[in-house]
Amino acid sequence: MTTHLTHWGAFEASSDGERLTSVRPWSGDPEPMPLIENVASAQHHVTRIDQPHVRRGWLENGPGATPRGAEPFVPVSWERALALLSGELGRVYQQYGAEAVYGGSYGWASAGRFHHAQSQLHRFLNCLGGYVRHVNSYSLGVSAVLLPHVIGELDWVMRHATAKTVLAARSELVVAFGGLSPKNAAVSPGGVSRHNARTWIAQARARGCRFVSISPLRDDTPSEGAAEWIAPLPGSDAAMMLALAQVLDAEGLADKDFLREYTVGYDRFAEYLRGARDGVTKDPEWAATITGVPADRIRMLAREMAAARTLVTVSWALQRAQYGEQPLWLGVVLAAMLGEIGLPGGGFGHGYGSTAGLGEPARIPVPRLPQGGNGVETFIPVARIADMLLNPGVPYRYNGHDLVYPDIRLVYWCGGNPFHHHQDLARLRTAFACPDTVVVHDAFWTATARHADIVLPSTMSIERDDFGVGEGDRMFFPMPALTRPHGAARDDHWMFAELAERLGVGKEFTEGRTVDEWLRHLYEDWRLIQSAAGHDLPGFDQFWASESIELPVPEADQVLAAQFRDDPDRCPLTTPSGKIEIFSETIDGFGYPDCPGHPVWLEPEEWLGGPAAARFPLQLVANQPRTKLHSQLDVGAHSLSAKIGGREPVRLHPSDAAARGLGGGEIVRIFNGRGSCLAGLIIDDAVRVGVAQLSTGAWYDPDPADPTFCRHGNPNALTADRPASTLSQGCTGQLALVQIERYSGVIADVTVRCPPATS
Ligand code: PGD
Repeated sequence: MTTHLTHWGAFEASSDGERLTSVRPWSGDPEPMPLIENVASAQHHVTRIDQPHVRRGWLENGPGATPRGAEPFVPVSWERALALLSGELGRVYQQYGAEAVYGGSYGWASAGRFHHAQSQLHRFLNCLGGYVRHVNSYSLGVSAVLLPHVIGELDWVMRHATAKTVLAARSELVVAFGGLSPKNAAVSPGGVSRHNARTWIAQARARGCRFVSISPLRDDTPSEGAAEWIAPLPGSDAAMMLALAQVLDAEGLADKDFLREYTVGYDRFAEYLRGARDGVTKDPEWAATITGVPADRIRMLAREMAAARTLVTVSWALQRAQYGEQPLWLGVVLAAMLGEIGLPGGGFGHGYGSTAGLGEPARIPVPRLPQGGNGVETFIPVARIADMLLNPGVPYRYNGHDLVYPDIRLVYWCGGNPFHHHQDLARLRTAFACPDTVVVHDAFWTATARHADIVLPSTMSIERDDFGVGEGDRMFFPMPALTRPHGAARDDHWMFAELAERLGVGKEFTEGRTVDEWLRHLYEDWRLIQSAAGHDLPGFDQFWASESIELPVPEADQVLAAQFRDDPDRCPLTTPSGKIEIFSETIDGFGYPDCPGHPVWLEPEEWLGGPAAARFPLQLVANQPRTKLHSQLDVGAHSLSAKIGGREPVRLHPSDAAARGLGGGEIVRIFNGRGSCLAGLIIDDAVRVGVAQLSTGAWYDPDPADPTFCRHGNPNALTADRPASTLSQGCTGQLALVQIERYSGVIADVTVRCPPATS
């Protein structure tokens, strides 16, 4: 058995050289994930891309703006594909320059650090002069922009989050806005070795810690926490948080010493709580009318929070919504008012239920493929991809910058699936018709591959030699290939090396090394640096022969901002004032009405308390899936086993199903003014009344006659391509208003589980 790493866990497998014959979770994992089942069953699925393909129209007519996503593909040899693509790259770089190439290529790709798809693409494009890049992520588009103004860089907040072991030992009350979802806390970019999402919660609970889960879904917190479930209207958490703050302020429960010494701007915020300017006191009675949560419960909760060592944690999902800055900022403000930031078990957290890596004490850094320098300065906030393609030359604002969308001629995607991850997919399809050429590398015929002109088949991680370690994880695994590649699939690195050779930058790209030589070189270089820092690590051969090695962790009991608390003058925060900013002069100075200088309640355009709910009276919660990671391996056995009639499941509360005369197991149509999709109905009282929960990840399967209609159940057929705010321009895919009805049309097959037409 050989060990291998995925974003959702490590496993041990044997193989006959072509396929995995036996797979079991890594023996060191106390909470292994069933998602592992998807790997072997997907490897040789009919949707694997087995050789290079070119869209027929592109082959016949050459590059140019044109509708994409419907035409057949022509299988071509590697030689022909590489000649066509290098010719096209040469043309675009020569005629329009690097500013015309979008290489942002957002996506999670695979575990394995050398073959990390985006790193390979970026290194390659940098050899050609650079590319227009993206900043931030779909996961944390708001957090990456807001937190540096308020408490510190996102990376610092993540890497130095209070350790879960500390929470297990010291927290008395955990108030989790967005819950502590065990399915999300089971994955981490690059991999997870020892899952512990349930363990720390069970340990804290056994010691008497109480959990309050504030979420539209009861199962957003594991049963081990025996959490009290409070379900405000989705999108209204900021109002509940303001009311908690108002009680702390009005009842003298806010820690004035902490606020004076470690924060700026409390007075301006307190004026807002007290209604000094608008005449509205943000008290629990006010919040009850917005959130639906009884005023007494909000008031009591504020008192309970003030009386216990309390962690206020905000899930990533809360900021993936319109005005997502507000609940996140308020999480920091509430923790500051409680005065426990920097104390073990108290303070602020961001995403204990969003990724496995959060709360794992920072380990030493790991090797990475150098990407070289990008000759292009132009960037977009990642979720503005469709706006960019549709609006070249149009100005827009972002985080204090006045920017202009570039004119993109060539889009290069490697390791991501925008036709899974972006909002309003029909609009994205229109946007993808704009460039001259779209290139996609993927192992599978995802919807993104089907919207490309040149499609190159990548290996899966089990088909190549690599090494891997997850963000925040301390186990570093050799990952020798378990099987040979499927069909004529090749490593992304091989493709870029071949293209680089044809474009005259072969030496710059490969530096004359084979893959084996790269792995050894990156490892030994890293080992030297670590050894100078006092960390003794085995040589490459010993590492490669091992099952895994454990990386040193300098401080196991880390507490977020402990040094700042101990000595704020010598260890200031990286915010402009060096303190926690409850009022931000910088943000205020931008003058954006959708994100003022301190957190406020702003009514979203799509929520159950607003006028739009009259037409579309259900709040779609498009969260992360349980049976796969994002859209990865949606054709795998575990993912397929959860489908209903071949469609993605949607959950509704029994009363909402009854009001529509719907029964469990039926195929329903979910729709709004932007689009519609089919889904299989599950009736479940773990879902709040008024909420429809449809996870992301079903491969987009547009009706050929109507691309706004997805026959499979991708919620991004319904979500709005609307930024969280001018400040962050972040993704808002989490929430949208919809209606649901029984589907009365002919239930067509899901065609995205078959290969596309070829000619
Ligand atoms: P994945 O399905 O992980 O989704 O979006 P992302 O694009 O990351 O896509 C990765 C792709 O890379 C897959 O198609 C996989 O086959 C391919 N791949 C894997 N390994 C390799 C490789 O080695 N080489 C190549 N060339 N390809 C490879 C995820 C994104 O979705 C994220 S992170 C979030 S948090 C967002 N969440 C939401 C949400 O909550 N709600 C909505 N509505 N929408 C969202 N979209 C976002």
